[in-house]
Amino acid sequence: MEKNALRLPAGFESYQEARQAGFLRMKQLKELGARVIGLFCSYVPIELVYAAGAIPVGLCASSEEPIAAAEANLPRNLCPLIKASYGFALTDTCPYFYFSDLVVAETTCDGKKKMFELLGEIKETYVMQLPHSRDAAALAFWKEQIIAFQKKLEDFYGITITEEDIRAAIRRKNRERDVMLRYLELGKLNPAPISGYEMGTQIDVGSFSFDLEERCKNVEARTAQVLADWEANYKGKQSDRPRLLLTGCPNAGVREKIIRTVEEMGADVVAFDTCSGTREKVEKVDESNPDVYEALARKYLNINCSVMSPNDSRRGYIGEMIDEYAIDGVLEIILQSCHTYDVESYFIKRFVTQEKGLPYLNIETDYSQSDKGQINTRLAAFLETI
Ligand code: BJ8
Repeated sequence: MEKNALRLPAGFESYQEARQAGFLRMKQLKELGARVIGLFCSYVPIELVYAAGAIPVGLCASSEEPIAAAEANLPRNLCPLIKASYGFALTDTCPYFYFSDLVVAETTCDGKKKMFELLGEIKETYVMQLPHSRDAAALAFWKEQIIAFQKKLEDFYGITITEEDIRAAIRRKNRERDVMLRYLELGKLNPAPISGYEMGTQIDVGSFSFDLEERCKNVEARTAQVLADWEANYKGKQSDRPRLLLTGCPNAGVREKIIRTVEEMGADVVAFDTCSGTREKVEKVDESNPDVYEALARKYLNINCSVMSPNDSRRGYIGEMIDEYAIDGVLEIILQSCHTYDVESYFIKRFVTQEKGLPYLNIETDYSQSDKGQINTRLAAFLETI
């Protein structure tokens, strides 16, 4: 079926333009005295950053550009996301890193946590010690880490963060999770009302707006627009395009090479079990928990990243998504040298093929274009099996 073309918020003609506008906006905000915290990655309880009156900016990088420079200090055989993130800092070419007052990170995978030691020589980097299991001891430990992070923010900025500040931030962030989920769940519709390529790009563009409420309103408007278009033009016309679920590592750096390509070949990427997809948004912080730190600790410890061991809940979640989005095949992206996702893919493949009876393809790649031809061949062969 005919698909919607890539549409960006009014005033932006391209992703690059939106990115540039984000840099300028950040510069203006800094000139007005804004507090800015750079983050690696989904486990940092972002509510505390908002409660400190600061703007959070994600620093996980998706460009090949600074990787050569990073390889002067890091091994070549390392995840491209880690090399790119460090490379931007080393070459001072990421405005978000430049404008960050402090970098906050957590011990997720080995490559990232060791890279943070090098990063700390460029800018102050506060590392939260993330436990890699979800038992009672891990929960208690993570709760202490969250309390220590609050103390760090208070000391760093010379402020006091009250419980009411945190509860207000939890409500705002939960609302954003709801808004983003409603947008991502458009993928449940058949025919798919929007390309997966656009869906992912739109979420990235949204992150260039630093006003949480403004971001929510933009996404709500886009959701309503897509839904109205679907109701008017597509409802009732079932599509025979294969519906894919995308899982694995962050995909912003390979979106063109994989998502756009597979959609141009005739499939629809309708579901995202990824960090910028639904993974972090399905579970909200429990606003009714009288212990605000425990509520934060529980929510964040349940994120289904492969750094958790065991991580059985990821399979359960993928299974639910397969049913709810009426998935025909699963595509897993492994960034080169990402051992945790790579090893865990054994269980994902077995679950998808044996328990759900669906085709599964695993693509290991980096941010370069050198494997584009080979990926095209594998994607085409994969679609033949559906
Ligand atoms: S919460 S998925 S954003 S760690 S791909 S750097 S795991 S070697 S990016 Fe990730 Fe946070 Fe998990 Fe999400 Fe390491 Fe793997 Fe690279 Fe990764």
